[in-house]
Amino acid sequence: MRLFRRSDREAVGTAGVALGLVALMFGFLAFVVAAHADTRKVGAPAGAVQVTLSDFAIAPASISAPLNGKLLVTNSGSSVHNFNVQGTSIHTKDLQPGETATLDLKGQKAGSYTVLCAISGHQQLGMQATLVIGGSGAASSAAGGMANMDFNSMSPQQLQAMNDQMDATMAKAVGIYTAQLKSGANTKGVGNQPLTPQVLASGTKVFHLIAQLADWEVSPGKTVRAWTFNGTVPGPAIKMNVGDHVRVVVDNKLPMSTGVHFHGIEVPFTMDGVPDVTQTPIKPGKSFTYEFTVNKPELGMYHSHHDAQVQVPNGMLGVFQVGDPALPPNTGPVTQTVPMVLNDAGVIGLSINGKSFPATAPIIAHPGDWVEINYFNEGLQIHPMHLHGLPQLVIGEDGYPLSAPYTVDTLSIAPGQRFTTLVHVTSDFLGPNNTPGIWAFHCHILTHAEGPNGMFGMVTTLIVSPR
Ligand SMILES: [Cu+2]
Repeated sequence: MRLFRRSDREAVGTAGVALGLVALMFGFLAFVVAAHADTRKVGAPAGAVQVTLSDFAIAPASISAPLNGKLLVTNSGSSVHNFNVQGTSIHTKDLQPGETATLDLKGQKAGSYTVLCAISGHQQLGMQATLVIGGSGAASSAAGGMANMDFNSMSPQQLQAMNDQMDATMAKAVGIYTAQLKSGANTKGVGNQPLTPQVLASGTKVFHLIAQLADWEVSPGKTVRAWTFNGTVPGPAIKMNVGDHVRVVVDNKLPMSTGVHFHGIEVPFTMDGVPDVTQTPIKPGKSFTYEFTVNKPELGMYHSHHDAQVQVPNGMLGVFQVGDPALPPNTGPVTQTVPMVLNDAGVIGLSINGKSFPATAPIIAHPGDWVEINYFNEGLQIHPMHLHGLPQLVIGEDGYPLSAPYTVDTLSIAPGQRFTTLVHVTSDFLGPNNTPGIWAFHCHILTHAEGPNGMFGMVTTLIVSPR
């Protein structure tokens, strides 16, 4: 049952954490510089506040702009979006992917406004944010990022105070994350928990899934109304052995029809879970039983295939595995298997296993360990996942073993793809003087990982802890 071995949160010495954090900060220094350089390249007019539209979010979630300021709105998503300040006539035209527009806030009263994308359904998918015009000076400006400031208008003292404030804000998020090593998870709810089947006399394994709305804490204090299987995001992990005959009973307690597709798993046509193609939709209050035999090792996912752009990113996704991937010679045995279910949209947003940094779980391993990482991209975008320090040996793609495994430090995972990698943990990756080495592990699309308020979204760490 390697899939379900979760990284136990072990006590890591305080000194070790402090040293590791220094390493963590340095590791990210290049990252910060790159992000700021990129901002300049865009050529923001001095003082303009940058706003990014994506599929489906507006960033930052809280936009701070000075009185009579300007907004520079860029669509970095893959579909058309627009930007509207509710209750005013301020809006952009429909922006194509990559297109940028400048909005003038001249004459607009100080206050808090709701901003949104007015394209049908996009606001509900998460494209809503707050715009504060003429907030409390330096504080709100720092929250919006120093890159947006007009440096020439500020004294060296003002600049230093603002920079110190930004540094403190960034350190806070890391502190909340590392506190988990001592006090456990900082949010309620854990996804990917093993689902125990009912085993019939015939040997058939029956798994029960309930499609239901549930509150889900994505990051500390941020609870959303998620669309779930059995109340968690990701849903429970379903694991079978090769040769099992299985039934998956789906009860729909949602206000909307649904259907469950077993992505990457060989099933008979009528069990493929595509409403109106292979079955009628499962109406609210109704149930459907999927039944098939699994004949070979497979690494798949189960997810909704009905209004999937809403139901899946909002949480209707999970891991579905048959057997274990074959290991190449001279590797293993695997000491820990880590699922990394990637998501980037809907109410859950940028996340790993249904959690956003600082709520993501640290992965803890020891010298000599072989850690198996299984990526599952359930989002709408590609995520280049970068593990600092330790090389990843790619051994499987979409559950198929690779005849020639290869080594990477950054692995791009497209929507729908799964990859299996092995990380060989050795004492080379400890911190100085046998202290734990804390290695950042994050999506390298920087807008998915770090902003003016520090790290967020698709960030976690692999901690190499001495035995
Ligand atoms: Cu990403």
